[in-house]
Amino acid sequence: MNKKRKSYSRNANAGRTGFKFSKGLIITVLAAAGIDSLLGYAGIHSLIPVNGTVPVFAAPRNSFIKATHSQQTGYYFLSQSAGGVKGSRGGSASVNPVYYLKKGSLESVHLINEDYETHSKHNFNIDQFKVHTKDLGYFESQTITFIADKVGTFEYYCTIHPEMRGTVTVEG
Ligand SMILES: [Cu+2]
Repeated sequence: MNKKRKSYSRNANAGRTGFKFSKGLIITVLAAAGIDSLLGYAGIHSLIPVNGTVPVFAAPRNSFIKATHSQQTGYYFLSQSAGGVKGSRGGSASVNPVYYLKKGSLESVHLINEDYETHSKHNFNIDQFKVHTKDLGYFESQTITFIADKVGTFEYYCTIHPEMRGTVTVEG
């Protein structure tokens, strides 16, 4: 394992303007540094996003997504909003939701297969951010953390079911 410690990176905020560089982030950085000294390198390593090379010390924004099936809709993704997921306004669940992200934000996608009707496998991908889950069986889950480091509208999809797709829009 690479012992070389890299100091904290501002990559996650590279696209942000100054006013977004809030006290909250700095406090988060200090807190993460404290946790790091307790947990050691493994604790840090887990904060490296899939499309990054250095650890990022910030709390990710969480998006919870179910992969499921119903007779009427077929296969689909369902957002599990706890209020933090834009694109499913009002905290309700939505089918193949549209996600709106801010450039530079650290995002954790939590996918769970809850396809109790067909027990098919499912996966979740966003090519541009190197997000690729495994093929998850019924009730398996996986979390992937990435940085929304490109502006534009990108597709997320399941390779097994072409109808399971939606978009992620990253705004600068
Ligand atoms: Cu699928």
